[in-house]
Amino acid sequence: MTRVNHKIERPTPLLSKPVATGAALFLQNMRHRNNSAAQGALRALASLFVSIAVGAAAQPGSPLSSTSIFAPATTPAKSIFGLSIFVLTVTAIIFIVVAGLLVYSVVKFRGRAVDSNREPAQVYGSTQIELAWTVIPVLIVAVLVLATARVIHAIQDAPKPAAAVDVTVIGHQFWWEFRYPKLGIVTANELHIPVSDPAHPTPTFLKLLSADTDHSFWVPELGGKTDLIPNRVNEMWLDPSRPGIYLGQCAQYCGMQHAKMLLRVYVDKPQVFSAWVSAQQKAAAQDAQVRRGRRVFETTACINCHGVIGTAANGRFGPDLTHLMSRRTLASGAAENTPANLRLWIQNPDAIKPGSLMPAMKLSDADLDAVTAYLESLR
Ligand code: HEC
Ligand SMILES: [Cu+2]
Repeated sequence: MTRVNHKIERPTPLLSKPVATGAALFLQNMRHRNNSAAQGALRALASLFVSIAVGAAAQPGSPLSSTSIFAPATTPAKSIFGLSIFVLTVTAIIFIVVAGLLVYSVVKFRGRAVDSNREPAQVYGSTQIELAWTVIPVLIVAVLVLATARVIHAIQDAPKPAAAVDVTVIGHQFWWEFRYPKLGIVTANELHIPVSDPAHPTPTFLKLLSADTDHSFWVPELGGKTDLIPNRVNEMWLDPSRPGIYLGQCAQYCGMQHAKMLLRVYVDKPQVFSAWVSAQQKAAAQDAQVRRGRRVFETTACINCHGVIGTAANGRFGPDLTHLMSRRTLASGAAENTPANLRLWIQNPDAIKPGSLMPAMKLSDADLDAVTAYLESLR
């Protein structure tokens, strides 16, 4: 597909356009009093499903993925997708057969004016029919169970090649921490992983943990949801076959700013990924021009919550800031990482993300400018 392109960049849309349009249509129709409410709702629902279904083809030329579950891009996502189409087909056939028989009986045996008032003959017990409607459903359920078990086994027990990348994902209220233990990298909110060539697979294996409450890692094109649960380790793996930026979202209500806990996965070509890795492995930049801002940062509570490798800052409550400027968004996709947004964020996080767990530090304007300039030097 040609819509994957690294050069152009747009701010994060929460939903893909067609889904948003479907939802807008739904609301619009709900307000439309001329239609009967049921008619309007039905039409809106139909358009919502169509929008979601064609979501994959949306946004031509955009580097951002859709958030469609109908455009799987990894082996696990593809097998889950195949299974759901199979289950949907089987259940659709059952629906058509049952609804067809029902409609047929209702029409054929409806009350007629010529009918006598006597009750029709009552038939009890037919071993053949009862066997049929017990055995057939049992067989269907068995087939569905086996098909599901096969997919679960294929995904959960997949062998891990030596070239696999390991990432520990830690859910926080309301941001994502990404640690690469083998590579010595700590970053936040924007996950970088290599594209996986089926001939030489380089899948990424995620260990999912939580620092506080339940979260759920969900990037629809890369796979199903997996929860991040305190005191438990969950796992999933991704082997995306095409590069691009894949959008996702925390999918388990985790508190006030759950809706602004967005996810971005950059699937990089091998050279781009290794360049990113070596840039992230460097210690923080030391720029003499921003000495004042660095002093403000290091003498304020900032360092209790944030880490900057190579300085006194080693807090872990908030995102690591060593390479803050390598990220295109702030606060888990809540805003674009521009100088103005960064300054506003430090001045008053609530202006961007009300209820975020970073306090407004009440810095003077001069200190605010200095700290912003310092953070901007952290490339
Ligand atoms: C009490 C802990 C705490 C203190 C103190 C604190 N922060 Fe934060 N900070 C956080 C948390 C938590 C987040 C993540 C917020 C979110 O996304 O919901 C955050 C996010 C940020 C971000 C965005 C990072 C990213 O990658 O999106 C920046 C920049 C930042 N803080 C700078 C600062 C500066 C500068 C100071 C000092 C003036 C400071 N913080 C003080 C907890 C803190
Ligand atoms: Cu969450």
